[in-house]
Amino acid sequence: MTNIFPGLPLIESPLFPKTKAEMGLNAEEERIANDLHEKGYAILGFPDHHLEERIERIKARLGPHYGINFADPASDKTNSERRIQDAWQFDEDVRAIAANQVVLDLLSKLYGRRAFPFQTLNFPVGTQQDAHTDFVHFSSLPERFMCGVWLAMEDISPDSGPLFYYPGSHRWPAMTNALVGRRGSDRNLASAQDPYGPAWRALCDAYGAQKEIFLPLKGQAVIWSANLLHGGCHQNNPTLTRWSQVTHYYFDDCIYYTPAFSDEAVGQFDLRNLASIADGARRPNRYLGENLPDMLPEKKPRNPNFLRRFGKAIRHRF
Ligand SMILES: O=C(O)CCC(=O)C(=O)O
Ligand SMILES: [Fe+2]
Repeated sequence: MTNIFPGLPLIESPLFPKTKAEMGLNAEEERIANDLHEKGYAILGFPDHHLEERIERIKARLGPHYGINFADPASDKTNSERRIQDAWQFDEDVRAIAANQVVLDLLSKLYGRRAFPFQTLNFPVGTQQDAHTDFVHFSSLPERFMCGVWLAMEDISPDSGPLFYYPGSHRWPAMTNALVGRRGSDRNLASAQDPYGPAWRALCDAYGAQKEIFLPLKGQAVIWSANLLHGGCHQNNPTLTRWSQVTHYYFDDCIYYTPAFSDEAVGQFDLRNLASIADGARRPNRYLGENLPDMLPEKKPRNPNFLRRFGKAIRHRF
């Protein structure tokens, strides 16, 4: 298949309606591809025959780390740690969910580049996070080669602070510092997404956006696009849990960076130094098939032009 726009994920391309016939999709994959193209998210049953056992083992192993009294149905589940980042490093089931081969193959087909998981988050309760896009944390060059997969590890109650999203918002302008008139060097933030809140609210107003709430059953998952506006609802009932795992994916042969701490126009890129959760191997920042020089200070860049253009590598943790 000749791809006129290799710099766009296949499902985000304006040519998708024409090219999808050549993507080799079965009926279920085509439904997912259409949903991602139209709405910026797609819901699916998580493809893992051992999911039930994995979920129970994850709850048993991670549970004690949160400092929550899960045994008492009346206890407040919200007044302690809400998430564990990168539990895949010590939990084989978290890693297996993140590196699920069917999901990796599906994402690779939908985007037109090989997907790799680079971060996991495990939540026992809702995040109650304001609406945001993952784009401001995890962007790529070319843009949009990033997505999230959110897996329900129990049936999700409307009072547990469920996930929400704005269908179609993946097509709205992507937030950059240039767009909102701030400097990426301003790192004095409680959250990297805070500076864009007013702009997202203004876009919701302008587009008359309608929030959708995700109330999945255990084992259902949603894939969201890098620029889909999403967040966590207020948790009405603090005694409830909302067990979930989010895995964030990037795609091969891109530059990976954090727009919130970058000023692209003046060559300041807050680059990420990533490895794949699936094979443990580094995924160097690459542009058009060429590695960017290794940015570790003791190593000399191979091509000084790249360093000038792409600035210094500072690892930022989400
Ligand atoms: O689970 C949630 O409430 C939101 C998680 C989220 O936004 C993310 O992991 O990117
Ligand atoms: Fe997010």
